[in-house]
Amino acid sequence: MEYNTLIINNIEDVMVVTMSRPAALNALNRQTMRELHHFFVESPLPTSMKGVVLTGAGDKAFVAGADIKEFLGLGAQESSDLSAYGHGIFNAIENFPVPVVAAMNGFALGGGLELAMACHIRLASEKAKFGQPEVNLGTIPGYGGTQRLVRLVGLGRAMHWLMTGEMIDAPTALQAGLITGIYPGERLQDEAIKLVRTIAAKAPLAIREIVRTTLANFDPDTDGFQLEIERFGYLFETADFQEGVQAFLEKRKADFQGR
Ligand code: CO8
Repeated sequence: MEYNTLIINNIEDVMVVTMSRPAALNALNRQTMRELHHFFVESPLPTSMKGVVLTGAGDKAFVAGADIKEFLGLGAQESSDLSAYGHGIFNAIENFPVPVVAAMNGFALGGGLELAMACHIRLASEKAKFGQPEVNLGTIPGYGGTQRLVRLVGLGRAMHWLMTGEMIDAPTALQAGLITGIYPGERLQDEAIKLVRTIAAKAPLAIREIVRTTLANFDPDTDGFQLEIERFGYLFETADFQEGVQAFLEKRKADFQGR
């Protein structure tokens, strides 16, 4: 697929995906959603790629939400279908087997914050602003925001920010646990890439199982404790676990192969 609204850059072993519609503050239009679907749902990640960084073009916005101009004329069924399509993509991001880090370089509003909340980890620039302003338009988040915001910051703060639609700044987001790091804008992307590489140096199968078992906490159909017991046992028979223990005993750095 030819990407028109995403820029994909392979920085050695890390894929940097940049939402790029700067004139609309990188708002997610249907084309961007199709391209995100292609990237995260339809295309297997090359094995040489250790993780993904998501960011926004320019220095003003990560993503300022879904494209409001495309809302005009939508009825209940069509808007629910678009919401469900987005849920599918964001679920795929959340379950991605390698780390996905959001580098939030400016406004992260509405669908933009929802996209970032589907990533495993969020870092932000000093001037980033976050919010779910859908209430100002007379609606609610439609890409998982009512669910993921509560998980990340708790019911009280989620209700407050969803009901007021207010924007919060980076220090507030850090304190609330919405993001885990703040960097000057010019360093943000490099820090996100560095974080992916730090994680990539760990055992890949353990990372995959961390994603799966941790998310089970939020799946009403899965007993997360039971899944942890099973996956813990499974990892004991992997070559990487043998290597990790051996390396510890021999006081050297482990060389994990993902086996
Ligand atoms: N959609 C479309 N265009 C946008 C969006 C957007 N979300 N945000 C900004 N733009 C455009 C503006 O219209 C403007 O375009 P133009 O120059 O052609 O008028 C350009 O980007 C620059 O924006 P501003 O001039 O407004 O820049 P400011 O610095 O004055 O303000 C703000 C920046 C505060 C970010 C402001 O642009 C704003 O409030 N944007 C809207 C934010 C918002 O409400 N986002 C939530 C949208 S709803 C949503 O995301 C729901 C997701 C679920 C969808 C489910 C299925 C469809």
